[in-house]
Amino acid sequence: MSQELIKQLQESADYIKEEIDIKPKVALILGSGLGVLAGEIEDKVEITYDEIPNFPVSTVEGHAGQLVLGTLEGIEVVAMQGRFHYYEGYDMSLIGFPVQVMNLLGPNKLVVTNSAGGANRNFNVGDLMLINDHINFMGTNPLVGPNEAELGPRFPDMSEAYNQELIELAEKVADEQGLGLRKGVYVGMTGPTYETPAEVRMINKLGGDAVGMSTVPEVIAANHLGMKVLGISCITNMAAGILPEPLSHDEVIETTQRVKPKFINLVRGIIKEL
Ligand code: R1P
Repeated sequence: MSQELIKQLQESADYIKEEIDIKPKVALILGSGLGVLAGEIEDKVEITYDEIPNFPVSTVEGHAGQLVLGTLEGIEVVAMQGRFHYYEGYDMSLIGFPVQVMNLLGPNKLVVTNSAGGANRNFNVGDLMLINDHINFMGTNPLVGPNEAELGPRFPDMSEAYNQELIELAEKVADEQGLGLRKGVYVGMTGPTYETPAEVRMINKLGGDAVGMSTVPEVIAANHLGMKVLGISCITNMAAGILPEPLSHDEVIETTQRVKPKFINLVRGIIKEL
């Protein structure tokens, strides 16, 4: 079973390698409405997910569904413009699969981004938050199943799931840009329903600052591979019960449009230093 996984990963990576003549140093995952960053990549090759053997396809609005490979600030990168979510119906292990494929292309650093609800009452819509830790509330884990030792250990350490050096680097870049950043804990839920006000109160009590339906499985897969991870959440709305408003994906996408310039500048500034 696990040898089958290695074979599939290799097939996917080999297909991508045939299409490119770069060796990416950094992998990026672009969250809902944040795919615009892929437009900044130069000399790019775009490969739609349905072309890549064994790859899932993304079904969510605001997620284009392609890998974009090229250079950003002179650094060779591979970006997922569109990600996979557990609520789309994929097996959890499949959510980690693209991270494992990207790692085979070369990168040992992953910049993962998402749109998230602010559960911390001090946050404002439009804030950017560096993720310093997460809580896995998805009830499962992408590494459930036989472990493939070629990829990583059976029991991966998660004591620094989000790399401290990368957090400090991001803070330095934000400082230079005069950009105020939040820092906090991302809570991953399965979705697709947004959280209830009672769930948001629980998240608050447990130490969560932002909540969403992605990121956690990708970060687990990346840590298993020994990759260094930087996580950035765009606070696109306040989580349920904090403001007297219903939540909608349209609002999420609208906020990302507004935050786009500072998000792009921050990520470009960070990539330049990697
Ligand atoms: C809900 O509006 C969607 O936005 C977030 C949630 O996880 C959910 O998919 O998207 P990303 O986490 O992919 O940015």
